[in-house]
Amino acid sequence: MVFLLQININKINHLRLFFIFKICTSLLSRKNMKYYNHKKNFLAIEDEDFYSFEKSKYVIQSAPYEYTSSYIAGSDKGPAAIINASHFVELYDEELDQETYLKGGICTLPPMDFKNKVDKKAVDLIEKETYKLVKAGKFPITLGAEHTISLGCVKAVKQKYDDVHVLQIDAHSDLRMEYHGNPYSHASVMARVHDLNVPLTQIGIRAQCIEESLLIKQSDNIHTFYAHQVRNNPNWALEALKTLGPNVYISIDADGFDPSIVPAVGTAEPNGMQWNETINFLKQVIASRNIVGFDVVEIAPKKGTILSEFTMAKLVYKLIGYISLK
Ligand SMILES: [Mn+2]
Repeated sequence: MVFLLQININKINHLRLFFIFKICTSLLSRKNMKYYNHKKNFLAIEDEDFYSFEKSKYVIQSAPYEYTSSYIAGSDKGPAAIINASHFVELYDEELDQETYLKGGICTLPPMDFKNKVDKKAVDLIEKETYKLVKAGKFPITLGAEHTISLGCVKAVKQKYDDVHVLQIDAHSDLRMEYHGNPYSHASVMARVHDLNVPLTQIGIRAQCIEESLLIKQSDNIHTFYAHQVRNNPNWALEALKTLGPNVYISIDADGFDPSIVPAVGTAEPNGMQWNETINFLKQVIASRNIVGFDVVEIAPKKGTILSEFTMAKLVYKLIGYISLK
């Protein structure tokens, strides 16, 4: 009898200890999730009910990783520049007739720390951080520096959505097997995504090497809509839409846009995407597919103009707006 009682008391103690442990770890993890207030958050949102991690559906994280930039450097300053510019974006969206941030809340996290982390280690960190958001049921939005960061994001969302399809807006196809000997180069990021058997739809492409062109022709998993095709085919948006699977991750390289509206990029190319045709297309994508996350990358701020980062901040808010309609 004494022996049995002893067992029961031990059981109760174990249970109690287990629950105390659970409560402590959950409190600790919540405490560890630091986020910015109106001084540094996206849109300068003042009401904590609409920017706290707990209450927000959308979480903006910054990945200021720049290691392989090939032409003009400075993309590591891109995420902060987009957030600063967002303070001048109107909270009211006249097209949607709503203050979008009130429909879900938008949390902004401090930037990731890439100290001593390059290539695979950097991508692993981004995957880990993004997966934390996915696991917490948040919608991950990543502001990048160089395009390499998208690989970590795609790997994270793929853990939940195995059939994820990547929609890439970009001047470059980023399908080189390696660049300057580095398979983790920004110019190879979509080759690494392709390695994961992730289907890919590319829009606005207008600079690539012949090997990339051959890969696109050979692979059934890559659908490329070149800039000249977008210009000459009035049905391009409909045709592109048809290629997409049910779960879509959107990766937007700022240089996909025309340099007349987004000049501050590392590798500018003429004949880029215009604002209206791009957001109209994205609106249709968002309305008809499950969007599992998106990123905006490759802004390299230029002195004397904030046009590029402002346009990207507006794009981020616009996409949240379209997603919030669902
Ligand atoms: Mn690019």
